[in-house]
Amino acid sequence: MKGTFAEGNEYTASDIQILEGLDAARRRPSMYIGDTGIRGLHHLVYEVVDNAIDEAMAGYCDHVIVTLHPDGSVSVEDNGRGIPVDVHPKVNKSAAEVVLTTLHAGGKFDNKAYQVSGGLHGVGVSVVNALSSWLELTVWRDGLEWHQRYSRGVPQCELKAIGEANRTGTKVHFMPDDAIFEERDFSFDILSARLREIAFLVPGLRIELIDIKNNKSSSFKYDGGIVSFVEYLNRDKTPLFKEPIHISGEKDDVLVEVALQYNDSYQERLFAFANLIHTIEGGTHVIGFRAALTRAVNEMARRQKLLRDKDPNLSGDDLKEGLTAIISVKLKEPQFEGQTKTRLGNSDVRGIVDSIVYEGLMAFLEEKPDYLRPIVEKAIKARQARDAAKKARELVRRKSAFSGLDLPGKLADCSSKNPKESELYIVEGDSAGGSAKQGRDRTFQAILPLRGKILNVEKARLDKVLSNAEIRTIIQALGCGIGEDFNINKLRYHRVIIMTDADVDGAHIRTLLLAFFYRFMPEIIERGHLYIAQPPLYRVQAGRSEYYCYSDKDLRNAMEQLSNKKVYVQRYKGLGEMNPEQLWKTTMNPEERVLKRVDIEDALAADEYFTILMGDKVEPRREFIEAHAKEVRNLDV
Ligand code: 0RA
Repeated sequence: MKGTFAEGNEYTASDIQILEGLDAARRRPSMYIGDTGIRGLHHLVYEVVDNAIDEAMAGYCDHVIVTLHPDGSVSVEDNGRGIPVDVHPKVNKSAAEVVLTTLHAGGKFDNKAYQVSGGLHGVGVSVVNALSSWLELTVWRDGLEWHQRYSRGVPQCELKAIGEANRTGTKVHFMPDDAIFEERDFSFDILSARLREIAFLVPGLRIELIDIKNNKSSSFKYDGGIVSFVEYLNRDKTPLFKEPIHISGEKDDVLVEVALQYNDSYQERLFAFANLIHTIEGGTHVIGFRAALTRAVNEMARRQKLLRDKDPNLSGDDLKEGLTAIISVKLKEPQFEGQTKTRLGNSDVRGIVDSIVYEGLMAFLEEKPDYLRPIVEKAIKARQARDAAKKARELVRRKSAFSGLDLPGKLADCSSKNPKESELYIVEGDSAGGSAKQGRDRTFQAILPLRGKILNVEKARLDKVLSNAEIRTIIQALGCGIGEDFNINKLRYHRVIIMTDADVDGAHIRTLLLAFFYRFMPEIIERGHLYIAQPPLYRVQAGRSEYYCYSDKDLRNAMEQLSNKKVYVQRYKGLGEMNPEQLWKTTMNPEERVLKRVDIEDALAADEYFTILMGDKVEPRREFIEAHAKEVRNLDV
């Protein structure tokens, strides 16, 4: 019999090492999965899915099924080769058990060609195992069906063959541990967005997402790959030419694939991937792409006389407007850098992408010259619009230059003029704004109530954004200008705090504000000045004592502690349900409140999900906003 923990055998040195490893993951989960909120929860699924994608990219798997079960567990099933089941004589346990219990043991013994797992997430299925109250592994391999069950990472039995099988593959079914995760509701939309993205990047792979409880499912399979991705992103836009331009090539073991198409909007939507990992901070592949695009368009424009000799070259910025592009590179040893490890650092990739894209574009435009004119005309208009925006910006700047004299009327400023200690609460709605004004400490807390609609920045150019009254009010209150004139040293408050209702509208406004800051004042986020207030979700009253709960986990804990008392639970839907005193106590008092700092990754995610899911749709998708609101609520400081 093999040495397993459950059967009372002696612990070997390697068993103890494994327990210590998994224990480390349980003690400091954020080190491994980023946080224990919604984001970390979804990370668990991606970790398992990444392994299945590796099988797909190696050519062994063409079907993945992700199932959300009614009890809150998730399973990820693939038809790959199956995790190896043979017993490793040295440690006397199956290879599968080693993979599921050893930290960082990706367990891939084969050539590490273009691997996804071990990339960004890279912590391995063992971390999923460690952070699950139970996990059930099924492997179909060698004509048999194998099973093993774990509890918090510890095997409850050895890997056993329980029947015959005429297929191969792996199923990992797990229950996220409620002792670890604050919330355990998987979001169909968040999973959908990432799984769809993967399906675009691995053409031919079918990925299904099934939500049993809500009787919903999606199935993604795109034989057109990233060309389909571009068409999808432009689905409710008006493209400037019929088909996306598609370029691919390989050099020095680096695979490069690019698809692009212009539309008549004003935003750029460029998504770049390295080994399927979304490099949201960009990197050498993006730099190479932009350089090649700019050079090729200018050169062809001059040859075709679309630019006159005396016209200056179109700049990289001119060519951004209305561009939808996907860049996908695959390489052997990707280096991920940057704050969130999502910037590709390999320096040789820049030149490789540049030359492949430049040559590809030149050849394409040579053959289809009529693709060029709309691109050039659009870029020239973009240049003119940027000049106009500059004037509009100057107007706002001039108005706000005399801060104090020309502050917006709605602003209830604080008495301190020291930005370091000053806070600005941007509050949704007049009634909540009123409570905040009464409840605040006016020496250092300023209140700016927002009422009107905030413009969807996705749809507008900077000059249009600047004509939106609410946005102008915010810019004036902050005092630091915008766009090219932005000056962080003039920021009047070092804490800018978004405070919105815990409902769909509040989430929508929060998402819009995040997208606005991300696009037009990213430095405020990068320097850690932007926060989201965390009003309590529940008030629990038991006799004379009251408790405020800020998450479902808080509520569960409170209910457990008060299990034999009579309790009254109030669920807060909006800030308006609290009086000024309660608002101060729960949400604004620095001694008590919970503030979540927004990092650039969160802002990027808000912006991206916004783009991928909503595009031009007028009505935001209720459910997505709700799910995403939770994600944003749970940013880890
Ligand atoms: C180790 C080695 C091999 C495959 C896998 C692990 C593997 C892991 C997971 C996790 C989910 N699905 C998976 N599928 C495969 C290579 C197998 C071989 O060489 O036959």
